Amino acid sequence: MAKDHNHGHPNRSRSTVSTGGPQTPAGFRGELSREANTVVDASWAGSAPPQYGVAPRIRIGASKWFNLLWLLPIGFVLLITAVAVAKGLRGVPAVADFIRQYPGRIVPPGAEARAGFPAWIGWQHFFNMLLLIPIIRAGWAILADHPRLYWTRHSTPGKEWFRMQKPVPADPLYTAKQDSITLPNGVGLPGRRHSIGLARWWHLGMDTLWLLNGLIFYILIFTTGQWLRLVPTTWDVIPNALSMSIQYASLNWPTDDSWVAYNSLQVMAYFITVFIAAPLAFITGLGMSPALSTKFRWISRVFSIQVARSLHFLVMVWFLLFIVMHVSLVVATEALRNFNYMYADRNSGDWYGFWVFAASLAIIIVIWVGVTPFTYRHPRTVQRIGFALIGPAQRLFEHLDSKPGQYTEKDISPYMWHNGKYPESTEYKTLLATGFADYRLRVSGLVQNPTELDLAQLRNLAHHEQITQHFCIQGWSGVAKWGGVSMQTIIDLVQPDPEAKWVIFYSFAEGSDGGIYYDAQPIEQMSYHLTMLAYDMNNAPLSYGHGAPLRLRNEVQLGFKLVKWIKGIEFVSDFSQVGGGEGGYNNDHEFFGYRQSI
Ligand SMILES: Nc1nc2c(c(=O)[nH]1)N[C@H]1C(S)=C(S)[C@@H](COP(=O)(O)O)O[C@H]1N2
Ligand SMILES: [Mo]
Repeated sequence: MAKDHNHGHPNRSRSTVSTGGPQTPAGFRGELSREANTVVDASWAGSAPPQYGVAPRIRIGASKWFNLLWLLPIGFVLLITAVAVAKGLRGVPAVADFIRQYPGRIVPPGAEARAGFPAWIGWQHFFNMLLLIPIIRAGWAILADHPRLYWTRHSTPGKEWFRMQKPVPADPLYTAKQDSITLPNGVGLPGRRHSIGLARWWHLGMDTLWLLNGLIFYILIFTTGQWLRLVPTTWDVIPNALSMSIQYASLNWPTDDSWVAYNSLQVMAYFITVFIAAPLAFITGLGMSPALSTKFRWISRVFSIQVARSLHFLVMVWFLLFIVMHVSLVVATEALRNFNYMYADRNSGDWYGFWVFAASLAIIIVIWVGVTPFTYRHPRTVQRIGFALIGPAQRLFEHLDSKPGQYTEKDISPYMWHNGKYPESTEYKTLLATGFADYRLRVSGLVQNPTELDLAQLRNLAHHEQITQHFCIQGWSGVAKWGGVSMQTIIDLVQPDPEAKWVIFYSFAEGSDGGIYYDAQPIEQMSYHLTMLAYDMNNAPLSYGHGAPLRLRNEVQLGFKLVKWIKGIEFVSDFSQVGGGEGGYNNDHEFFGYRQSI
């Protein structure tokens, strides 16, 4: 590839640098791909071929793996056994007495007066269902991007408790991107290998609406007294729930009267779902944020990103089990009456509610089938709408400037995943072979003093060290000690102009679709305590794989923004003229976002 290095020379007049548009590429911008993808087609994400991983399995002991597909036959046998045992139990006089004493349903005071299901409950139930489907499907796509779960912040291969991928190969430069898997059409949203950027817009965007729906639900149930349906108010709910379990399992069910009050097993299931699982989904979701985890160290010391991610997964499993049981029982117990309750506020056994339900189901099926193709055809739209929904929260958490000192040497991870596309240019290979003797970091753009620094000069600047945790968007994490120069030192040196609002970091390496890798960072964050250029990692010069000779650390952000193999830094007023104009390589090509504090 022909490269004109003079374009990157800081002595060029500043006006050319700052006004460089598509026709007059300034500095390193000429090496960027101007393209921003508009569709997700065969060539997307570097044409990564599909890869399906393995059936989900969990680790037993040090290195035995239990294939979760076995739960299907085992669950079936357990179910049959439970039915047989329950039937036997009901013949035991003491059990029959117990069931008579605790028939299964407690009618709270005033329930008769509140009987029925107001229309708002029906609507919220519908929106809840509508939103949970993309949330769960996109959640699976996010999991598929790093198909392993851990209990510690060290994402050490072989130490995961769950995986749906083969063991990590021995290749020390194996990347997390290579590890990502495809989900079958109609399962993941969108499901293609490494489509996490789009999956996250769906997941986080719909989460925002789901939380809003939940908030309205909380407010309404507590202002109308409907909460008494869902919250147990006496310990008798426990023996009653046990009694109901025996009755259900024996397949000899009492006729329920949900119009007035739920039975105790329903109360327990709804209570756990509404007041434990849903808030836990929210809290564990936030537990994965780099900005929050780094700031609230007293929480994240124990409740690490990996504990949060694993619990987030288990909450999803609870929701799935709940949905399966709930739907089965709705259909198996006076289905028409149940449909009338929730979809028509009618205490009747006619077909009316069923048809309303059928219409809502038709909408959901159309959406289910349509969302993945829509996402591939209009990924930019998904990115924009997703950012409109979750962007305000992402912007808010970017203000969390954390102090160093969260971790000590003994927290350093034994294994740090590699990620991204390694540099292949002769320019870089020559520098690497000669120990970066001719390396120059070029700092240019809207600054008073454009500067070139070689490695010796960089090492002579005030030394900055931090032991911090890396959060990859794909879900893995690791703690490392970084040594180098604080970005504040560079700022002091080059003196940015007041118009400089964004700082572009350019890499020697190309991105997966051609053109060099780059990323834009807000200038305020360059003065944060934990924003630095690292030339050392864990007390040794940065390795080739981790970004030699220089990489960015900004601990408010996810890993993909932390450019490795840096060759240049440019201060600009805005990034719309840089590359594809979205604020970073992954944003141009894989629809990531430029504010990634969550
Ligand atoms: N130049 C360049 N920098 C990059 C990437 C890349 O592909 N190219 N990948 C990013 C991603 S996605 C992550 S998670 C981190 C990984 O850093 P590590 O390989 O040192 O762990 O580097 C980031 N920096
Ligand atoms: Mo990443």
